[in-house]
Amino acid sequence: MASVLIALGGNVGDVRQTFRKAIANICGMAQAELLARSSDYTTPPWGDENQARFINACIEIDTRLDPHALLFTLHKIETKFGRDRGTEKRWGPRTLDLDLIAYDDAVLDKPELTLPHPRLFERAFVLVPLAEIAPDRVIAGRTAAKELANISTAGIERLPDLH
Ligand code: A4P
Ligand code: MG
Repeated sequence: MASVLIALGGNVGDVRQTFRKAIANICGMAQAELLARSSDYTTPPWGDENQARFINACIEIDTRLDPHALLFTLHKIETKFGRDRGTEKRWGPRTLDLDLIAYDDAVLDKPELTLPHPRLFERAFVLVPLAEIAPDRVIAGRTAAKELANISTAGIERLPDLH
């Protein structure tokens, strides 16, 4: 079994409901067990600032799928929830983005799959939810808790749990 961290993001549609269903799909389709789930956060758009605020979260799962099979499954789930890679632009609006942040201690350097995620430590919208569920996990020699001290979290707000 591998311990995997996944970042969720979206800014089109009812993103919190999409997250809820997408997490159930990840557990079903990746034969995975949900070990931890962060709160949802609203976050200012990064990259292309001229778009709606995002909602972001992080989960930790246990899975037997290898990294490529898992990424393939995540892409299928993105598509199922309305993501269309054919028409969207990089860093633009989307219903659901599922990024693999870390897969055990695996290191991969391919365009289709880089592990740990190469831009993880530049992004408060990933680090804030990550620090909630895995503050001390060592990823590429660093931890979310320590890295948060080096980055602005301005405009990031935790949302109350959905009931
Ligand atoms: N890929 C390589 N490594 C990985 C990995 N570890 N996990 C490849 C996931 N995918 C990986 O990804 C592009 C390609 O990266 C894929 O084909 C995959 O094989 P993508 O998800 O299709 O494209 P993208 O998401 O537009 O690009 P990227 O660089 O992942 O951007 P982001 O950061 O995910 O951009 N602002 C806020 N506040 N919150 C957000 O969630 N998200 C984005 C989206 C922009 N601004 C945001 C947010
Ligand atoms: Mg992505």
